[in-house]
Amino acid sequence: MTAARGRFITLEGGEGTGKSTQARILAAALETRGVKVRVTREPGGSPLAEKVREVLLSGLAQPLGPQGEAALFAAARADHVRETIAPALAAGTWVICDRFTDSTRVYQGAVGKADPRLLRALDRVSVADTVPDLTLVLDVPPEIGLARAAARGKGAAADRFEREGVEYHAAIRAAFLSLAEAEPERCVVIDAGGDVDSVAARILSAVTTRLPLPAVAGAPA
Ligand code: T5A
Repeated sequence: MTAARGRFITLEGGEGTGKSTQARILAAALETRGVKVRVTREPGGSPLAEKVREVLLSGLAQPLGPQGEAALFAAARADHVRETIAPALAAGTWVICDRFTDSTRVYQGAVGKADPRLLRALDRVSVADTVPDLTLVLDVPPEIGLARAAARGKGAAADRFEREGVEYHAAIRAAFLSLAEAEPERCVVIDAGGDVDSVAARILSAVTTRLPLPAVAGAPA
């Protein structure tokens, strides 16, 4: 018997909103409920895409402009989908991905002004039908997110995107909110302010409301 396709959940939002932290916590919560989970991230998530990540976050590709960077993000994404995400979903594993194509729409599209026709064409090639079942948009004011990211990376150099100013990150936040408003059937905005546990509770509630969990004997409801 073939396994039912797994569910595909993406976490989106600005820097330091807590996506990586919450991806791990959500995975653990789902696993205690009997769900097999794979956590992954973008850019990256497959050996080749992790190499492209280094190029993108170092700023080496910045002279290519938002369209060139979008093409690189999409190339990495195509490999990530083919090598990691699609096989896991096909095996019935749920995939939690820290950033996905909405990040390209926001960073390179809404804010970078890359041609939306180009982004749609890149999506057709890199994402095709591997569309998220649920996208959680983690939302905090950029000052808070950047302070969290800086506190975590003490001593390490900021990456190419973290080096942008607060106004840039305010535009990123607004673009994520407007994207979520435009696609309410797929997206839920999560207030990511407050402590880690409170945010985790909001996320678990959104996930279990939107996506029925497979019934597993003995698992907590
Ligand atoms: N990008 C990416 C594009 O431009 N286009 C694309 O298509 C894609 C896919 C990726 C960069 O690439 C850009 C966007 C990004 O700029 P990244 O390093 O993966 O680079 O960047 P982020 O995803 O932003 O990663 P961050 O680590 O900065 O943010 P997270 O994952 O949201 O935050 P997290 O969980 O690492 O937490 C940061 C710190 O805050 C603490 C954590 O312990 C950690 O120290 N924290 C909290 N502190 C207090 N209260 C809470 N509720 C907290 N939650 C977490």
